[in-house]
Amino acid sequence: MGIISLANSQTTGIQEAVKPNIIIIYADDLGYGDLSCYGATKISTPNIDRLAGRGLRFTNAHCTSATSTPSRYSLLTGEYAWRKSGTGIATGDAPAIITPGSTTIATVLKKAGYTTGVVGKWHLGLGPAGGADWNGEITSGPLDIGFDYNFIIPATGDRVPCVFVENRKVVGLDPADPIRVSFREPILTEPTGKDHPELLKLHPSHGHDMTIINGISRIGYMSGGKSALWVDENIADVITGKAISFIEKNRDRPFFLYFATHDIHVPRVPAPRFTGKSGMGPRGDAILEFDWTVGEIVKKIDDLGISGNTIIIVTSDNGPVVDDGYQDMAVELLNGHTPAGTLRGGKYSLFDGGTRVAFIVSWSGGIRTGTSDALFSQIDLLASFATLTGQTLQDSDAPDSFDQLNTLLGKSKKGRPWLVEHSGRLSIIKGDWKFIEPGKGAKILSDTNTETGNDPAPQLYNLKNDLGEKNNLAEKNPGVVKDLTGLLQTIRNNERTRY
Ligand code: NG6
Ligand code: CA
Repeated sequence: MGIISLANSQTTGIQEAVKPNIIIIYADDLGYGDLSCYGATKISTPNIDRLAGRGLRFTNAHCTSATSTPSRYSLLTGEYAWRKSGTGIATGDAPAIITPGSTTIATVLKKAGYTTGVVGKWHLGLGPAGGADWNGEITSGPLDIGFDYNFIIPATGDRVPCVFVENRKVVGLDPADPIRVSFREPILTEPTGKDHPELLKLHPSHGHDMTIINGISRIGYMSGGKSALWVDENIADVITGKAISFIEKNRDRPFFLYFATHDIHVPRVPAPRFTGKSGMGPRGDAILEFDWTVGEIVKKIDDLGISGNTIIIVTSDNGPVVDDGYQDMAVELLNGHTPAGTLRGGKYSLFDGGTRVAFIVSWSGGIRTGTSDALFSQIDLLASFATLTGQTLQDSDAPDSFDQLNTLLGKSKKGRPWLVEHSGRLSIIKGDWKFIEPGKGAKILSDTNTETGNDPAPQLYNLKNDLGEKNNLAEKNPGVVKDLTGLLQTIRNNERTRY
């Protein structure tokens, strides 16, 4: 308990609330080593590098989980996803995972007078138990947890339904051609990648062999909705356009935009203008497309003259994966590039490659620029924004979100006292130590070739001189193992960690 009580608000005394616009650009599967400002040499990301150059670049910032749904859940609610069942990687027909009426970043900022919007990948379920009504009103969505506007990919680019949802409706749906979605039985009228590989322009390497949409077989089965189907090559252009319209429309009032890109998740099918440009195949080209996206948003903010009044955050939902299920030559064309940088593991992993992510904050005039090595978690954005905008949280709100506003703005180097990472099981960082709970499970996922961090023995690494988590010091430091095991147990047993 002693350690947990260190989690008190970072900001003391009376602070005047300011209301800058807030934009979170949330990449999908972008690795710690995928950006040139984080040391990549085989690929160049000039727009993001420029943003980092005028902002604050974190070296020890983390998403909460090594996959999408739980990280997004924690980011929006300020609660560890592993506290709640049903927060694993969501199917395309999952019902809403965040209960309507819950406190989220969007509800907090809305109370502070912001106009709130989400554009891009949702992956947090839609609709009541039983799932969304794709052909009617889609209830229990972003509009029910604090967002004023949404234009979303319901789940992921590789899961059906392959349509956009704007507010409560599928965009461009012809009522005469209703959508059917199934994640259990095949819908026999539609060809699958499994039975008709000759129809594919992009072949799966594992999984992804169900309904074919635009020559790409997906996870899940779908029929109908032909006029509403997205075109993969256009996704970045479409959602960037929607994000920009939202910014333009709300330029004169405080706004919050959660802009979650499809890049660089599979299937990696960027716009033709990026094809072949990275020399690393579609994965590298998708990084260039992501960099372009960030550049467009920053340019719009600059052109509107609101950069002094706008916080822009660029980060990712989890670490990198190279082969995530399609034969897109990502492995073959890697060309010596290391997507996780010097970190071990990646997406799906308890090693730091799973959750230590690029995290850049910019706010002209509002932050101390440079780099920060402070330990920071995306879960803290909610409480930090609450402080920034003068909102008070109830005890039950955002139970694991700490006010780290001063860390976020570069005014403090202190950071969190500890940080939990999650992929099936938990690991924890405290000071220089990183402890991974012992547990069963494959050490390497053969499909994606990921080192998971699973080990029946406890693992303890000293990140200060062993960032690559190679040298297990657990046997030599039983006292540290005991302390961190106990701390994880306390964190788990309590319903909240913010006091
Ligand atoms: C996995 C998919 C993977 C990806 C992941 C979710 C297979 C074989 N693999 O189950 O391709 O979709 O789920 O990624 O289907 S995430 O970034 O949205 O969490
Ligand atoms: Ca992801």
